[in-house]
Amino acid sequence: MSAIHLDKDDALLVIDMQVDFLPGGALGVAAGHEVIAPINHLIELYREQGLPIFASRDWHPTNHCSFAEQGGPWPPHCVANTPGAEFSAELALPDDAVVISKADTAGVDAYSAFNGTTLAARLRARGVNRVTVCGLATDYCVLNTVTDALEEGFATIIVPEAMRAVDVEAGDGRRALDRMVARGAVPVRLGEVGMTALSVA
Ligand code: VGL
Ligand code: ZN
Repeated sequence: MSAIHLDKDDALLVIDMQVDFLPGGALGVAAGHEVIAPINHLIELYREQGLPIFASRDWHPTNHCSFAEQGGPWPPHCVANTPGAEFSAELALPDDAVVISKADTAGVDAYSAFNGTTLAARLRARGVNRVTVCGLATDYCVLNTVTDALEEGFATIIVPEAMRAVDVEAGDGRRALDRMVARGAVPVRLGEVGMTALSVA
């Protein structure tokens, strides 16, 4: 792992920090709540530098194809405009965070925050060249967002301490991290992000 110094073309991507993905939620990720404090720390670092923060959310219709009743793999979760789809109340998202809703069409699933959204265009419009990705879940939405970010040409940093996996099969999270790194994502420790004061214009 290597230290990174935030610059003016950096942005933070916070993936699916929603009530249903936290312990007690409809699709609760084990120890998912442990990433809230690390992510709040990242949010503070990017905010201090005036850097953009994007927050994705799973935003499903009631009859979404990923739900078991429709033959999908998951229990119903993150149904748009329900309490389970809200961001965790403990997440310190700034008011100007850009919210990206995804997988909001009944017939199409979208794990990646880039899939069917305006995220890439909005990042480019803000002059972003590098993204730092954190959130839930490592082996689904984080993995797919990271591989799409790299394919879209964004340099991509990942913070393993600020993500957790569903781990349907033991080791899925570990394998997802390996895949992200194999594709070119750069893993950093929380304490290595924004270590020095930077010249953000
Ligand atoms: C996710 C399973 C189903 C995720 C979303 O955010 O990783 N996982 N829908
Ligand atoms: Zn989903």
